Amino acid sequence: MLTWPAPQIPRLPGTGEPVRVLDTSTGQVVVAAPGRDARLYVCGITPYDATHLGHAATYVAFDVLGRAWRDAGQQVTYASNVTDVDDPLLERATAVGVDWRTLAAEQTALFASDMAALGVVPPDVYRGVVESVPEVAAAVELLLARGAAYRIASPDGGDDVYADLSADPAFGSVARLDEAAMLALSAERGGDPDRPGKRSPLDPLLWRAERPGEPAWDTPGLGRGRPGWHIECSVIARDGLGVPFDVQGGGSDLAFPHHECSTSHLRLLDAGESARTHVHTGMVGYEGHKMSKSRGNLVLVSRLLADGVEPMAIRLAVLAHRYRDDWEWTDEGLAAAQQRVVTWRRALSGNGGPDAAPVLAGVRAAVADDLDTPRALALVDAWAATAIAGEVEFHEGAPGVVARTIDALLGVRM
Ligand code: 5CA
Ligand code: ZN
Repeated sequence: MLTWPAPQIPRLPGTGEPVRVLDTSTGQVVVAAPGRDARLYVCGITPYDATHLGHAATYVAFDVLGRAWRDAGQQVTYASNVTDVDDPLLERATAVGVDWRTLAAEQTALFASDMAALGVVPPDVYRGVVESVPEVAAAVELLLARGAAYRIASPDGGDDVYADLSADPAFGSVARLDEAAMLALSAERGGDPDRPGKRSPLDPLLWRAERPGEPAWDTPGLGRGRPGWHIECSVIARDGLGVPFDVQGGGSDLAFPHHECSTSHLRLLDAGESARTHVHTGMVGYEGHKMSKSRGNLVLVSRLLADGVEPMAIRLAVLAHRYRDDWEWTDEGLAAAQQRVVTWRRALSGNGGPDAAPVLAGVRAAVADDLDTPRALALVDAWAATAIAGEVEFHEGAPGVVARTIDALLGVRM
């Protein structure tokens, strides 16, 4: 898959501290990547109705994580996928009477231009499901060979394949939910707990045999069909990063069943843990509900941009919230971010200003502290207010240092 142009990241004097994040699987704040290399997998979009503010907030959050790692002197490898064939995409394509490939291509391109506008560093490894079918099929065959998967005859011929979760005693370690919660979420989020013939209601689909009118690919061992959802991310993460990698990321709606299952698949494929740390962003709401394609209460980045909203105002509106909290997108939040752009620009336009060193140190410490971007913004606000008041010792070049700080660490380019 083609990505988008990478933004330049200015170099800052000195080095950031080790980056800590909240790990879903332990509930602890831990150092995200203890070594020199930092390897991150973030689940990509299902390309229809992209890019809403919930998507944008999630990708901006992990972008800040990557920036914090780079500032700490780490070598970052970022992998992501595009779910360019899956039930919801096919349903939408049918509903609007467009070929699913056309819909996916259009929305993937729109996502790329939105990410570029928001200053998100592109993935180093970016793979669609369609281009990963042979690798996914091979993984499913391996799970079958290891006795960790089984077949159920499809009503239209061929076999669907399911993972046998009883083969994985560690299943449940990511989201740490009880059985009832897992069953409810599985039904809500793409699972099929009531499918007859399954050994256990939670067993997830690995491979779907061809159905009339649905896309399918030939495979040597599984016949014609297409990949299930979770195994796609297992395989793309494994092949793109190697296992174990450092952080598996996405919105909190992916913790169960998606990350639970993709982690379980990798455990059974490679007999070890896949991601050392699982990080989840809170859900962005709008008009009282989680912003979601299925509900349709969307604020699209492309719509705001078309209305003349500056991309950096959108980015600042997102950064004003802690990534792990649920929050609500509002017009007032956007207006406050637009005001912030005006104020910061004014403060940054001078030749000098208050000492920038404490801003650099403070923003650095805030992002390393579980991506505390609201605290980082407050520090810059305070500096800008003092700069505009003009009643302090004048430090030549301070605005340049602050501009490079917010650019490198927060991705905010004025
Ligand atoms: N393609 C799959 C992942 S493999 C998928 O979930 N795609 S998505 O387009 O539905 O979502 C893309 C990313 O945006 C996911 O990480 C998801 O958790 C996140 N996301 C979706 N809605 C919201 C929301 N309202 N707030 C925050 N993040 C969201
Ligand atoms: Zn995924």
